[in-house]
Amino acid sequence: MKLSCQEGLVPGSSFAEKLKNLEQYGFDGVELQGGQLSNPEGFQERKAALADSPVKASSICGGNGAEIVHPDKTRRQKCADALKQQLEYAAELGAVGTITVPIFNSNDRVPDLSPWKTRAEIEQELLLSMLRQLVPHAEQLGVAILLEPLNRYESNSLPQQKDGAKIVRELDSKGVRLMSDVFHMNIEEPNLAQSIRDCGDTIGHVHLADSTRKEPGSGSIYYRAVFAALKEIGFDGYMAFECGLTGPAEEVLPRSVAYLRECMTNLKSTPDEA
Ligand code: LER
Ligand code: MN
Repeated sequence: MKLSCQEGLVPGSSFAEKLKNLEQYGFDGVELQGGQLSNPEGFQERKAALADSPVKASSICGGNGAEIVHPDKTRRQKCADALKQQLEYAAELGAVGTITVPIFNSNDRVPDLSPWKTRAEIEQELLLSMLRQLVPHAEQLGVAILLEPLNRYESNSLPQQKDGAKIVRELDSKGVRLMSDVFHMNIEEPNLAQSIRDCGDTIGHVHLADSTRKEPGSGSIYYRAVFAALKEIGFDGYMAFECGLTGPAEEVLPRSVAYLRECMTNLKSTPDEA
């Protein structure tokens, strides 16, 4: 299990400086901002700095529009095209893949056409058809679309891990994996460790935060059990910080890394385990 961090959380006046800081804080990887990669200078700056650093590109997040099931055909195709491009960036930079959610605030945007089809049915079928276009490309490149369930306040699409896992299993390809965000899970899953075990065959990437979406260690999520479940399923991918910080990054990030590494070496299933 490797720790990564979204580039926007890290201090540094250049990307190379951010990588130096991440290395010093104890991170293995960096999650790249998709929007920075579509600018050729931004891409080249990242590629050159990564070639010179032990910190690896873990993943890409953002910058694709995040509306692959938008009812407007032009908009969903634009998102699919952006994802296709990001898969190529991921392959070139050695990242696992690129993250997408089906759409934010889906109930305001995808129509309910019942009794023919409900909003959820339309969205699910459309998501499958759109991903079918992308998955062979991802497979060929050896990377993946990382499909992220979001909590109910951000989207109605895939609130729980099992909803995302169902799509991943139906597509039956290494070109699509589940992206499990512990913050969203803490709102939607009755038991974080159990949902990890239940979806273990599909998880390809993880987002880390604590219960109030600040850095791990600042809230009430029981990380020893989360890591115990991830170990049990044999997860060896990246887990990227996507959170706010309770203090200056240079103090908070290394402290949180140390806290997580300690949790990883002292796994427990429940807080009151002897
Ligand atoms: C949004 O809440 C989120 O978790 C992001 O990872 C979406 O890409
Ligand atoms: Mn996330």
